[in-house]
Amino acid sequence: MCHNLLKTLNQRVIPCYINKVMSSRQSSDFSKFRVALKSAKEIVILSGAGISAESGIPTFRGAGGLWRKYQASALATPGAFRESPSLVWEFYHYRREVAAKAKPNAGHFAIAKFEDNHGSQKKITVITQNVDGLHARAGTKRLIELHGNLYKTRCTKCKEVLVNNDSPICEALANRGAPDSNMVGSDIPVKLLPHCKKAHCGALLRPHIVWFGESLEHDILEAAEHAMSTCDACLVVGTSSVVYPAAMFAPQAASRGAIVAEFNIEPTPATPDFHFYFEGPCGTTLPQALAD
Ligand code: BJW
Ligand code: ZN
Repeated sequence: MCHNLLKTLNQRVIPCYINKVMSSRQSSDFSKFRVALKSAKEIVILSGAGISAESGIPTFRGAGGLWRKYQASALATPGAFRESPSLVWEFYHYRREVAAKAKPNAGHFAIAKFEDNHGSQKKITVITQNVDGLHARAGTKRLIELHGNLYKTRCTKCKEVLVNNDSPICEALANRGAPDSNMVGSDIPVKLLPHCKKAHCGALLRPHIVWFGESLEHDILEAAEHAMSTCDACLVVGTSSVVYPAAMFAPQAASRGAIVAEFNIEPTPATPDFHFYFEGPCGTTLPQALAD
């Protein structure tokens, strides 16, 4: 067989064959999953925007991912903030207000209850890509917020990180941020946006959020990688599994032998890597999967 053909087979056919083998063994049997979960000592729940969809918070990819004419992913960048801090602050002000009014749903509560009931015998860690704070509000305690939090600010100069629940975060943002406005750009003078209150600093604040192209905080990433590398079961909930580094966590855990179950309304590129796949809104599937 010629070398190129072998190479193609290795790159395309063999992984595809492996995926098919895994898919053919893939289960969506809740009772089998609950048995597997009982014997697990360390469990990670990795969540994404889909878990908050049933609380009314739009996901990133798909219909809800637009704010005005902008893709959310285009505003979540350091370049967008440099170009127009006013526009990016309007976007985050809007999201802070939406998330503050939202309530945790049955999916968030099922996870918190599972930790309450089993957290003394098992190490249960929630790693979330979400910045909305809903896991904590549902009562989850061992929580790693991988991409930051809407209610934290960071000074662009002295780097101080502070919790900030003010609504609005500053007077100039009151009644701003409407998603359906036809406004192009944003015109709030920078000096009226949130600023550091530390004496001798006073610089512009930004949301304490990991934007595209930025590195995740070292200690947070290390804690997440440690939890992922020692868990024997992992639940991947409501994430499209396309944003790195989170996208590789669960496939890596599966490839070293951890039991991985995915909860989503539709398959993702990572679905064939996993042992269990539970299709449907996770506000319905999680309570079934995590029931005693
Ligand atoms: C339901 C449901 C229901 C709906 N029930 N399910 C390697 C290869 C290629 C690129 C890279 C790479 N490594 C790094 C990069 C660059 C980049 C990246 O990954 N790009 C990809 C898009 C290709 N990564 C980064 O820049 C990261 N930094 C980094 O790695 O630094 C080092 C480095 C930099 C550059 C190059 C190489 C190395 C930082 C990523 C930070 C992500 N930040 C964001 C925005 C900030 C937060 C905010 O403003 O809110 O975080 S992006 C956005 O995506 C947000 C999310 O946390 C994240 C993940 O999205 P998620 O949660 O999966 O949401 P969706 O909408 O995608 O999916 C929702 C899912 O729910 C869907 O599947 C639905 O079906 C499902 N669903 N309803 C169950 N009811
Ligand atoms: Zn400062």
